[in-house]
Amino acid sequence: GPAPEADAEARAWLKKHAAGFGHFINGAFVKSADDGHFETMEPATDARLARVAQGSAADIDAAVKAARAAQARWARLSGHARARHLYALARAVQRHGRLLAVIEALDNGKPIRETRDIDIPLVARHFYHHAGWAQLQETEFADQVPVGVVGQVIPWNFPLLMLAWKVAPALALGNTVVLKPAEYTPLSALLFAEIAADAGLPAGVFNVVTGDGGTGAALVAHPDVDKIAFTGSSEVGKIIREKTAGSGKSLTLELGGKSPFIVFDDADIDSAIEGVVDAIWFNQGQVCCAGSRLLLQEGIADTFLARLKRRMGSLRVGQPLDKAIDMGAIVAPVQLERIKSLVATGVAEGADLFQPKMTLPENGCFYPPTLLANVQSAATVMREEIFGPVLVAMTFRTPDEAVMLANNTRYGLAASIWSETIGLALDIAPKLQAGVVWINATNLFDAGVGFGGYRESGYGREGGREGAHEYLKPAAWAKRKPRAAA
Ligand code: TXE
Repeated sequence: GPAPEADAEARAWLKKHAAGFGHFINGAFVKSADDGHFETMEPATDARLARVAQGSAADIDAAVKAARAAQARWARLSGHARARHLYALARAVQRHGRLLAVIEALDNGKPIRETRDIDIPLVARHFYHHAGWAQLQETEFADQVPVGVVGQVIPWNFPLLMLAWKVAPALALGNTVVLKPAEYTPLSALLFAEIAADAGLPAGVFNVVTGDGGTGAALVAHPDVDKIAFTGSSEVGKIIREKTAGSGKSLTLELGGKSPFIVFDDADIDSAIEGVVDAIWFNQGQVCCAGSRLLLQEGIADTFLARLKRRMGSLRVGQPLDKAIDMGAIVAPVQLERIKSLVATGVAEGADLFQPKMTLPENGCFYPPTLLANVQSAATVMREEIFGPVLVAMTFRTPDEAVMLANNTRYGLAASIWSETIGLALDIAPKLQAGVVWINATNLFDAGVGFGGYRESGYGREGGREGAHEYLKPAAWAKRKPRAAA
């Protein structure tokens, strides 16, 4: 059917900014220095959604100056005073939850059921959680000081949630921020900036400069930024690592994944099938820790795949604002083309393709839930992150073989084990090289637990004590005078 009309509130907010969004610098929206702009689109309809400022090096410089000017004062606030600001942000996110959920669904294409029930509540949870670290800073991290001005570059798959993962700990521990959201999904960060200013966050503490990869590169290159925190592709992660090497900037990287989802013969099949649905079709598979490699023990492989195919046929793909859908749109045409081309490669390399019969919306970037079975471990689709609703499957015989296959990847972000023999699962878990291992579960996140990867999945942790620590440096560094050469 036709796309349901977006909420009046969301349309009114977009209309208020119909002339175009500026960057959010020093507490106000400002035009790009060179008046550059771009359009952000609604991937579910191909319609234009808003005009947004394209940031140049001059805009980055203005934002870094504002963040620098605000930092000392922000850091001097007591932990309690900073915590009060974080509580206020959390409550403001909850109060404007509906508007944020609709804007996020329109700009990204993801189902409103997910933005409403998952993204936005987790965003609030991150600010509540990190308010606690602000209060504990003086006792728990007595010999540490804030890093200073932090540049944060985030992706489009969870635009507001990735903002929260980065902004909440940075602010809690006395840093100020220049954030560069992804070019496909700049709107929720701009709305958040507006909401944060209304909630009393001091000017300059949180700044947003919108734009493409060039804008991100200008932020990474800026000499007065003390730390870069990046989530995105491994390719760009490598570039940022090279650019910051020797610059004195600290760096945390959260990159790609090709996470295994291991099902043993004795697993509860019904739960494991629902686990797969969540692991690879949540957010259209555009999840860094998606369980994208299904490893099935031989004894149940045929039954499992037959039942999985039936379940795939009942998934509904459609308009993000329709509450009855399970999957929305892929974020942008280039991502859709990338998915199609990787699936074609998989088929060319011998995989069995299954896609349930379904009618996709005529316009927009839609792709059906997809299974590639009998995939060889050396196949491209077994190695490359597809970042779409595409599951690749293969079989194993023994637990040792499962461990070997699971670890046979250049990534190491997450892993999921399914078995009714808890001793087996607990034996396997520590052998998996992954930042998080779930047992009979998948995609569980908590603001209190550090999240991050091994190998090419990046380094540094986000969330909890470890994540808080990434936004501090030893007080001695701040005091130490440069030493004369010996
Ligand atoms: O990512 P980019 P893209 C993977 C996924 C996806 C692929 C391409 O496989 O298919 O990457 O997505 C900014 N200096 N992931 O091209 O380019 C960019 O503007 C500084 C997995 O969208 O890495 C955006 O804000 N910044 C991932 C952010 O980097 C630069 C999530 C991420 O975009 C820059 C996203 C540069 N030189 C993609 N170039 C995950 N694991 O969560 C780009 N950017």
